[in-house]
Amino acid sequence: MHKPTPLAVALLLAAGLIDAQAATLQLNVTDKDGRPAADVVVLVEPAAKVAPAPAAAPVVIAQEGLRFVPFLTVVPAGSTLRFTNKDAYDHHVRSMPSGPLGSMPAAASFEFRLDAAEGAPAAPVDEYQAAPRPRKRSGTPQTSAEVKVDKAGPIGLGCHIHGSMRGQVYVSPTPFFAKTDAEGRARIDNLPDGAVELTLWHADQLTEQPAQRVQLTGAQTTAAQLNFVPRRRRP
Ligand SMILES: [Cu+2]
Repeated sequence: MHKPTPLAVALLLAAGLIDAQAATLQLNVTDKDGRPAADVVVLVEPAAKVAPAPAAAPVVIAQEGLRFVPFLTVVPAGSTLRFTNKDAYDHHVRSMPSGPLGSMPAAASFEFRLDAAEGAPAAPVDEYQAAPRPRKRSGTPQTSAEVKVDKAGPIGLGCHIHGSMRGQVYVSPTPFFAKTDAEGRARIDNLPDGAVELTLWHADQLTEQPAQRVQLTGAQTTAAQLNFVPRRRRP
């Protein structure tokens, strides 16, 4: 048998690498009491770290009904967030520290006022929270603003006008991330086979969640648990 050429070796390696990108991780995340934990950020780092590619298009976070929708947005580092006001009144979006004690500084700093969306339904009076009346402005209303987020980490979201408005962004340092649904489930595809480090993050956490090592081969399901019980969020 003749010795394979360097090109053949390279092709075999490439084929092997393609085969290795086959793992799928299904996660069931619970809180300390064993109940399904929603809105948990799941980050997976392979032994050989990979930088994420930014999202192909701006990731939209709506201001709607005095809420940030969705409450939690996870994006790869380098992505652009687009804040869009869908309410009939102004919002003044700002970045905030995260965590119950505000102990986690925001990975990006921004604030901007967004004009009321024309034609949006008016808010019920009891939800209006003494906000200023919508103002007549000259020119085109500015209902959207974009922010590029390069640094990995959490960014809390708030509104200068409406104190109860809270949202959360997490900028992922890895291309392998997800957030859990209402049943505490998350799924990450196209993972490399082999040892990976799995980390959880939740906006209510007071301390970091210990990283968990997982040996990936093909498709598998893993349980992960927060070391605390998050407070209930208003529905
Ligand atoms: Cu607001």
